[in-house]
Amino acid sequence: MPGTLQGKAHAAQAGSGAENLTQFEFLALNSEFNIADGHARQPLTPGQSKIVNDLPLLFEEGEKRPVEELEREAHAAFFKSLGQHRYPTAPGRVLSCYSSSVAMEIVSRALACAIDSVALVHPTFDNIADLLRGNGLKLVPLEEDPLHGDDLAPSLLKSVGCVFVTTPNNPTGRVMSAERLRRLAEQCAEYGVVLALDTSFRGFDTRAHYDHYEILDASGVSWVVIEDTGKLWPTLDLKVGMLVRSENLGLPVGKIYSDILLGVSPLILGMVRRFSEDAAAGGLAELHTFIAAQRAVVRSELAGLPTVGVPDPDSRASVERVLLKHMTGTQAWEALREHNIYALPCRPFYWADQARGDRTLRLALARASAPLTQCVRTLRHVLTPR
Ligand code: EGV
Repeated sequence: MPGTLQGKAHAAQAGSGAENLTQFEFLALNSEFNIADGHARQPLTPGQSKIVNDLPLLFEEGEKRPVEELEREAHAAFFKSLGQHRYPTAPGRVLSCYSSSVAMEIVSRALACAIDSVALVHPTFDNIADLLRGNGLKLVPLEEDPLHGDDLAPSLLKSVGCVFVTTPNNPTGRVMSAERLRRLAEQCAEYGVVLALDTSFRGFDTRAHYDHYEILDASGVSWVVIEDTGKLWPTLDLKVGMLVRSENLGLPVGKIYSDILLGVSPLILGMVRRFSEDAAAGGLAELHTFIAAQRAVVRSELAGLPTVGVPDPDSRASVERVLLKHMTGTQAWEALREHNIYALPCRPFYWADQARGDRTLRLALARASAPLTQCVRTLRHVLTPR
């Protein structure tokens, strides 16, 4: 079972010693063929290089201007770049964190003060499940098809205190539509269940650029949303995770936030403002074109192989799953590692039933084009039946 010692031993796959997805990503960090983590590692665009050249100015601004102003401008520019034109501005409604996982830990601790169990989308990145469970919450898996389909069962909504959805989901790229979010929010409101969203991959998919907060507020639900700049721009992991909450949330997120941090660096806030402005002025469209081209390389290089499939044909996220028909993701991971290539085996994404992740491998697309192409050519070799 996941979470038990036995489960951890089982999760430490392929003699890798890795107990979760992040430990697999850690093993990849020093390879020139790291296609494991979902962080942005592609080359800077000319517009982004200009911002990096201005870093001394941003530092000076960070020294001189009030952090409250820098923070307000960063939030405004970021939300605007995502089509999220209305967003909370009242104090404490948007909490800037070092990363979205820090925001996730704060949300988990806050939920644990009030509720016992959470219905969590399945599959999703395993640290969401681990942070919730680490704070003592019981988890109920919520499969993508029913989640995106009809109303949720009243029996489920009566049995949990929170519904937690990653949209676009990681690794599948599946996006919750505005209509579906509206109905889900109404149901959560009706049953007094908190609705929590992780929208870290939102920047990649214009289908997720609708006004989430308006829909959530209109339903009357208690909500939290975790937004993230971390997946979008190659800023060497200088990023902000934002914990956004409804006025009626009634959970001690402000207190828990202050237990963990005072605030994020004004230098990073200034960078987020500038990168967001660049995104809104064409950088985001450029990123979408880039990721689509990277995805096309993966699909065309693997095309025609009888041993592979495309499990997420509609995904626009900066990660791409490959379905393997004649070996496991863990076996493919091992074979690639022989070539110093590090991808991500998908078992741990299925946090409630790892066996269901056996046949998929995740590749990161936010990388320089030439090494990614080399990785995929080697993957084709590995997956060619002999
Ligand atoms: C992805 C890394 C954490 C996470 C990577 C990720 N793990 N924070 N424990 O940022 O998809 O590779 O989300």
